[in-house]
Amino acid sequence: MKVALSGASGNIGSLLRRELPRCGIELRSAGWKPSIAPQHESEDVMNGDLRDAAFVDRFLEGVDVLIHLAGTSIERPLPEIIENNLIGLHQVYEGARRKNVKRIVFASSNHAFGMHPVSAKLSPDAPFRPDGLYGLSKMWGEGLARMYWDKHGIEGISLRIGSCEPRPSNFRHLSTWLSHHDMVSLALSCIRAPAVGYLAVWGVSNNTRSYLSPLNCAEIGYSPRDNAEDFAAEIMNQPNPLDSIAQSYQGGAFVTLDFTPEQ
Ligand code: 15L
Repeated sequence: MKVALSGASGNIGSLLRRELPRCGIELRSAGWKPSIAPQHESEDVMNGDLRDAAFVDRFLEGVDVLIHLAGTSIERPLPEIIENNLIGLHQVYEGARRKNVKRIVFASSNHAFGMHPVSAKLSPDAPFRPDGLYGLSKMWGEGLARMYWDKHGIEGISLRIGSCEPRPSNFRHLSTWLSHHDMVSLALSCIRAPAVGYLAVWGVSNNTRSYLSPLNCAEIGYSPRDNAEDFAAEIMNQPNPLDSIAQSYQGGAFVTLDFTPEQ
């Protein structure tokens, strides 16, 4: 099985391109700025712009599963978000259609739900409540993933990733952490699961203070190992850097950007 990985030079991309080949995955990684070079004998690397259909066709040739991480991953001005996360993403899905890719694992985000209060426990069918333009673009991505399964038979998994960090480092991470171990295990589950159709799953570790339940991941065989609570004593001794608005909503600091306080 051939797996393509876009956004391979980013934080999660760098982790997956290091670990997936060690688990026997034959990987084709795409980078752009910065460009990347192969790290393993079994890794085949391409550098280019995913908004270019010819590049997308070369990248997806012979690919069974695409893990799509590329795009803008923080809050940015609308033209950049539209260019990368709407138009660019559409280009990739069209390429997947031309090249008969069987499954796309789409990196969605907790920020599509960031305006839910921290007191809420969200099931996978909770309503979207984006905390900004970036979160809004992830709604578009999940919509595309759903539509390409319904209309074109390309299987889709929307991974609503929390905070993928080597270790939790602040109070919010006690609820949102996704450990590196669990991220790799989640990616492997998404690659190896038999027929999934379309599925949205929460990409977090087994955190005691999770905002999310159930994770919807048993269906793909993912069972998170790590729990941010193991770091709670240390974190609770530190000041919480978030202001009161950011502490009230699941999206944390993203919420305070361009926020209109109650009049
Ligand atoms: C995300 O979606 C971002 O890409 C990442 O930079 C973090 O902010 C993460 O969410 C998070 O919420 O911690």
